[in-house]
Amino acid sequence: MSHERISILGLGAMGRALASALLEAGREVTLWNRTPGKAGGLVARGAREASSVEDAVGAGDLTVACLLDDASVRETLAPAMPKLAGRTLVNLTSGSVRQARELAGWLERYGVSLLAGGIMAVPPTVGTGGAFILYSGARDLFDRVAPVLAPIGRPHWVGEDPGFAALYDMAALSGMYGMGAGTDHAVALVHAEGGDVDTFKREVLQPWMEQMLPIMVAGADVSESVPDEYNPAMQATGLENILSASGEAGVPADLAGHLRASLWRMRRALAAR
Ligand code: FVH
Repeated sequence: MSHERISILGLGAMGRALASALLEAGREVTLWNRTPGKAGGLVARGAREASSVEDAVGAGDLTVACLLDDASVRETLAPAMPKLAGRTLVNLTSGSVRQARELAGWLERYGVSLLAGGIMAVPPTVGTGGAFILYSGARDLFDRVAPVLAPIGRPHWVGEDPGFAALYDMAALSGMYGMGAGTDHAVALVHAEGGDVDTFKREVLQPWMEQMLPIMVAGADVSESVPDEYNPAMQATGLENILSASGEAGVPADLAGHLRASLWRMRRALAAR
C-alpha cells in the first residue's frame, strides 16, 4: 500500500498546518472536522472535504488524527472502526503513555495498525527545517509511513512501544514549560524592578539561555548528586537569593515554582552527601 492518500481528522490549528504542508508536497488530502466550515482555504488548494468520518477514513491509505485529546479520538473513530479495519492510523493527538498503549490495544482488536506520534513543532513551524515528529510503533510500519509524512516534519522513531512517542513528547514539553516558567519569571522580575524588558531579553536573557541550554540538557539527571563544579550549597544559596529578590520585587510567588523545585533538588543533593 502506498499510503500516498492521506485523510486528516481534525482541523484545529495543528490539523490545518499538517494539511497545508502535505498539500504543498503534492499529497492527495481528504479532510474531516467535527465542526464543518474549517476546510475552506485547504479545499481551494486541492483538498477534499469528507462528508463523514467514515467517508474520510475510506478515502485515505493513511488516516491521521490530530484532535484535542484521547477521548475525542475514541469518540471520532468509534463509528468508523469497520471502515478503518485493515488500515493504518497515525495518531498525532497529544495524550498520556497509558492512553497510547490502550488505544493501540483497542485498534488492534479491530485489525487497525497504529503509529503513535508526538509533534515537536507548533503550527507555524510545521514543515520547516526545525520541525520533527516522534513516532512509536512497529518499525516496518514507521518505515512505510515516514516518507509519506516527512513533509510535516523530520520523522523520528523512538521505539516499538506505542506509548513512547507520548512519553518523549510529554517529557520534552515539560522541559519547554520549565524554560517558559523561568523566562516568564525573569521578565516579571526585571519589569517589577523597573528594568527594560526588551533590552533585557535581547542583550541578556537570549544569549544567556543559548549558552546554558546545551549544559542544562547534558546535565539533566535523575540522580540526587550534583557535579563538584556546581556545588549544591552554592546553588542553594543562589536560589534562595533569587527567591528573596523575587519576593522583594513583589513578583507573585506562584511564578517562582521552578526555583523552589531546583532548591529542593539542591537540598536533597546536600543531604545525600
Ligand atoms: N497547537 C500546538 O501548538 C500544539 C503543538 C504540539 C501538538 N499539539 C497537539 O495537537 C492536537 C491538536 O491541537 P490543535 O492546536 O489543532 O488544537 P485546536 O486548535 O484546539 O483543535 C482541536 C481539534 O479537536 C477537535 N475536537 C475537539 N473535541 C472533539 C470531539 N469531542 N470530537 C471530535 N473532534 C473534537 C476540534 O474540532 P472542532 O472544535 O473544530 O469541532 C479541533 O479540530 C492536540 O492534541 C495538541 O495537544 C498542538
